[in-house]
Amino acid sequence: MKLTFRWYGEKDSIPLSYIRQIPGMTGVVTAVYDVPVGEAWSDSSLNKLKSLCDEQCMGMEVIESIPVHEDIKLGRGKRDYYIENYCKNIRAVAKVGVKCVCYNFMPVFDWLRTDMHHPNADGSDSLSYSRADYEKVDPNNLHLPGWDESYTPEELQSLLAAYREVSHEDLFENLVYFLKKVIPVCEEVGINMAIHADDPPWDIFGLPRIVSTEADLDKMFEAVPSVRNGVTLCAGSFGAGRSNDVIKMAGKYAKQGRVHFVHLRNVKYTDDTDSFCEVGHRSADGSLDMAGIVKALVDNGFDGYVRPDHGRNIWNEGGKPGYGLFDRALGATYINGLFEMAEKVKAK
Ligand SMILES: [Mn+2]
Repeated sequence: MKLTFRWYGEKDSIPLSYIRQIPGMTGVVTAVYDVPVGEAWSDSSLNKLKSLCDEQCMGMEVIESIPVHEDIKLGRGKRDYYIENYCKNIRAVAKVGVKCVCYNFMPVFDWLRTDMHHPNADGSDSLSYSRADYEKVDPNNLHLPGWDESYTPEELQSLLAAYREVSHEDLFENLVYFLKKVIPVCEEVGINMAIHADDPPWDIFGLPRIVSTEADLDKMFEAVPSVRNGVTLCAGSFGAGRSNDVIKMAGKYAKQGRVHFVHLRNVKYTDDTDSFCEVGHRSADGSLDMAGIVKALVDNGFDGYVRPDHGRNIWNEGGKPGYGLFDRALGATYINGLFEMAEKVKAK
């Protein structure tokens, strides 16, 4: 297991010099943030990131993410242009030593919560999703926590309208079209593509989602069988779907060599619909068996990248919700413990 930590580049309030002091930390998961989605990343931006990481002896082997332009997901006329840029980016990141690219194929919103500061009993706060609050959102006048700066209301309405014509099958075909062009480049330059689970794993606001279940992954891997075509096993995202057996999925896809990246976080189911709250990483704090997930990965030969996913906001840290230093560092030490135990038990 190679332990990593998400880092938003120089604008991140958490310095690399702090990240490197977390026990077992091998590197960061980052991206180029200075160009619009769909455009080519410059070698100079990548080289800058790489040299900052080098200075702190931190690896930079995972990119999260190279975002996929909506025209690719919609199958619009300009998709070939954007796919060509995507392939250029794959080649560019490979040149600076990147081994794994996390991406997602969710239309418009690549995550959804209804509260960014859900108060917890211990005085911390965390991200949460409530079905009752979701149902109160007016799809014709969408304002979602954490999203108001990403789209103008007009852009949003025109995107939502465009997706009304796109079925699950259309979206899947557009994913396969994309992968059939990108995966051969990955094979050539030694990059693993790791699609992130839908977050949460069901359709929202009528937008189709196609990476929500084991059946979805099977279908995707069958269509593009190369093992370069893999998954970011996000425990909290798949795990928010109560019919997903995350332990089974972890073991099955690790065995296939398709788990290229793992996000570990726990969620707690908070009512009998599909509401959930993000909690500390420990199994006892939420609804997922984190030790079971790690054991399934290790027992099936997983040796890829792992990062603690969202943490709670604790010790008055503030900052980007889910991406503070403190609770993710606590999560990292817990993850170290789970892997140490699973690997020692396996070696016996
Ligand atoms: Mn995740």
